[in-house]
Amino acid sequence: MRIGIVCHPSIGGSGLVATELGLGLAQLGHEVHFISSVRPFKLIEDSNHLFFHSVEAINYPLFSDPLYTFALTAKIVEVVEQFKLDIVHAHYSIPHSLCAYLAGEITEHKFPTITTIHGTDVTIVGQDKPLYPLNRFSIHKSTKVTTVSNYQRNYIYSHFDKTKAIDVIHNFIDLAVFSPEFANIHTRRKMAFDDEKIVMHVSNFRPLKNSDTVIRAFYILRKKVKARLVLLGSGPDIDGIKQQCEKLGILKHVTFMGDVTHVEHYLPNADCMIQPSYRESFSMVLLEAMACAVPTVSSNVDGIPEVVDNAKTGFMFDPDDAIGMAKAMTQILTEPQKKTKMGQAGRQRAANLFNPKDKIAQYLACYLEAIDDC
Ligand code: GMT
Repeated sequence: MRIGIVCHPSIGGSGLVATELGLGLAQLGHEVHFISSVRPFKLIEDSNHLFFHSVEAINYPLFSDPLYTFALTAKIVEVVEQFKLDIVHAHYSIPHSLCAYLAGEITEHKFPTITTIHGTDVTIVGQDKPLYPLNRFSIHKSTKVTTVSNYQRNYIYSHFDKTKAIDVIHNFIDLAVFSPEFANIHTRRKMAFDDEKIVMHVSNFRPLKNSDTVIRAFYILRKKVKARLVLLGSGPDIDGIKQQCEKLGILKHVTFMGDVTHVEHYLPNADCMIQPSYRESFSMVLLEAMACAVPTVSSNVDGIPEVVDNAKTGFMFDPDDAIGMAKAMTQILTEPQKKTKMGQAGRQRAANLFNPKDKIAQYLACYLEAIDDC
């Protein structure tokens, strides 16, 4: 098949999933064309089956902005016609889904479109008044729609009228890349002292990631356990976190790593992962931790209970329950057998339920149905 994948290239779950899917499809011999503003951050491999088409901004003095959606639509038309694509798969509906639809209306070369909803594209950004009707329209016009969790599908069913049947295809993880085998003392020492336990939090540090609970839970934990909080990623809340840590007198126990391209180098060195998000359609970060055999302490919202098996692979709480989370982390960090057992159960669950082979096969089946429907 000749497949176009449209995604956001920046560090984040939707771009990551789109990239891993494209790489997997290319490995199976399909021709995969990524269309994005810059090369997606994980698209480092190259093969004869992989193509990257960058969307160039339209910079004409009359326009006050670079007209990205027009430029993207034009690029989809160009790539579809030049490479005779069989299908275009839009990851994250805004603005990709509408651009793919418009491209289909413009070109003579007919092709079906798939939209994968990742979360904030409908729950937060997509609830924005001016964007809502655009989202509703493009979801309705996609040949097929998929979501990354049952929660997300139900959300769309209850918040959007005129919705067609939606396929749920959970996200997936490569256990050969995310593995406890890659724990490494040198990487560990970049983050913590040898006698400290590592509590890790990976985030784009936006309000919905609830960093306040991360800090409060760590503050309580630190009274009992010699631990270090390692923060991976960057975002608007980072300065506020530094101030909060300073106020609580724990800044010296926190390591700020900033953005890292290879989370898989850092994660296996963690003793526990904390993710108290207010919203999370799936949470790739939790799945990545499970694959690395790291027990998780998280909120219990949205799609998270589809990823975490409570009390087996991790512990779930209401997002603001810092006391509960601190207690759970204390247990994980002070009972090595418990930590090992939970970690192993997490890796096993990742292997059973979220393996790339099955999920890529599900996407391929969805493409074939869309081609039939078109
Ligand atoms: O969580 C974010 O802010 C990033 C966002 C994205 O689009 O990259 O993540 C969403 O998609 C991921 C991949 O499917 C999911 O694992 C995340 O749970 C989802 N985020 C939210 O729903 C808040």
